[in-house]
Amino acid sequence: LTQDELKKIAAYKAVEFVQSGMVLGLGTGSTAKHAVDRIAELLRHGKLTNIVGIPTSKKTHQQAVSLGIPLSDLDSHPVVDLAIDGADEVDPDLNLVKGRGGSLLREKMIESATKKFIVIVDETKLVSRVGATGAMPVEVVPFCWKFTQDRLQGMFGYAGCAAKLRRDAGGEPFVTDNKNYIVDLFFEKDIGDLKVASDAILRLAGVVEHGMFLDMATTVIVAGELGVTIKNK
Ligand code: DER
Repeated sequence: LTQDELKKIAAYKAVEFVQSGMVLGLGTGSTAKHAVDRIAELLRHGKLTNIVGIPTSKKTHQQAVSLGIPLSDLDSHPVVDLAIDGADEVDPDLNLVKGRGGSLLREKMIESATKKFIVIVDETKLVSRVGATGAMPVEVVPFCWKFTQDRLQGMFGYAGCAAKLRRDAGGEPFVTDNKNYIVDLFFEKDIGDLKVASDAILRLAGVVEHGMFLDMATTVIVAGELGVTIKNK
């Protein structure tokens, strides 16, 4: 099975938990894309009715519009029944790294407001520690981003941190849906207590939000070569 086939299997399994009448958080990324496609398919065939989608990015908003999924936002629906989204990393405690696609702020807003948060991954996303496979993204304001980046790097010096402004193909700073920048943190070693790390990052005035989703996932669906595993918090 290819990685994308595994992503699709995890996504379809998650959509089995969707019930008619739900307000749904629609995730962002190549795995969540399959879930959004599947929800639209079930709506089209009348298998699901009366669904309202809350998209976690402009990209997912566009996908859902093109598929005819009715959409709204957190202002109109401050409580979400179920959110389905991918992740870049899942640790043994079901803590997540998200945001390598640049959508962490809206994802975290919506997934903090949901009753049930199902994470869908292929087995390559399972890690022993945060940062094992790549960046832990931090959304920062553009004003004096270098100051913020240097403060972040210094804060995690003990873990061999390298902080890098995310840039687009043209070398310009990547700009999020919220008109902010992303500083990617690369940790050579375990950063230790994640809650302490999270609080330290959020204390920096130039930081908007970071990509560690701690104690937020209620269920993680993992699709692997040997089958699908469902991990509950
Ligand atoms: O950017 C994000 O948070 C995405 O959900 C990411 O974490 C997963 O993207 P993928 O499904 O394309 O790997």
